[in-house]
Amino acid sequence: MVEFNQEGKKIVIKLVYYGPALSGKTTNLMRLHDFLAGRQCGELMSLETKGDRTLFFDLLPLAVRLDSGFTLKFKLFTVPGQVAHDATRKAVLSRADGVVFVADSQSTQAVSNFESFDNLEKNANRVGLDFDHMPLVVQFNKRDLPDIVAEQEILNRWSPSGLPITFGAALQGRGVRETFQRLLSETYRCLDERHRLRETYGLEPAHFMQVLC
Ligand SMILES: Nc1nc2c(ncn2[C@@H]2O[C@H](COP(=O)(O)OP(=O)(O)OP(=O)(O)O)[C@@H](O)[C@H]2O)c(=O)[nH]1
Ligand SMILES: [Mg+2]
Repeated sequence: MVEFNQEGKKIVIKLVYYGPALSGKTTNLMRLHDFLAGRQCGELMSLETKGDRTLFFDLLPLAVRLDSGFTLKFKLFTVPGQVAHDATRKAVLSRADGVVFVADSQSTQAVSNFESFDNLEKNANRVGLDFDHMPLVVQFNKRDLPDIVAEQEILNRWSPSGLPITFGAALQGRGVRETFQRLLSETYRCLDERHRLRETYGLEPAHFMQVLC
């Protein structure tokens, strides 16, 4: 849940990377950290990992100080994708302002993508998020691998959802910024509707994008 601190002129926004095990959530944050290192980006904290597997969560803090003196803070989390860690996934998802669902493009992963998306919907409802209206971007990752579902097929399958779809190969850094940018714009739109960011705080979409400059 977005936190406003009028006195300190600060807003804190929580964004969560969700998806099945090994789809590339942690890799997305690692590449964002590489792109933004030394600027508005803090250290990437990984809490409890075993090999490639996240057991608790990763956290990447980003912040940008605007000319107006306002500070925008973004806390980017990943959930552990392994089925067994559902309680942790629920806890990490709680109070999220926006979500990237990282799907694995490999044909063999269609069922686990579906199950994880279903799990996202259930957990969102459990923690009181409005699943149908929350900012949500779906990234199909691992486009560099053979035996992946064709882009057009993915677009056809997902078009009824109306959700923004992006394609990436996070390991090579492809699509990582684009996905995050899309999430920022969806999140701005939603928070502006609910909290009148423009009128009350003078915040424009371009201010959110400054975190990527
Ligand atoms: N070929 C390829 N491999 C990728 C890509 N993205 C991630 N990987 C690899 O997939 C494995 C899992 O990536 P992670 O980022 O750790 O996956 P995760 O979604 O955080 O997994 P959990 O923490 O278990 O939920 C690692 O070996 C990554 O290097 C990609 O775009 N292409
Ligand atoms: Mg991980």
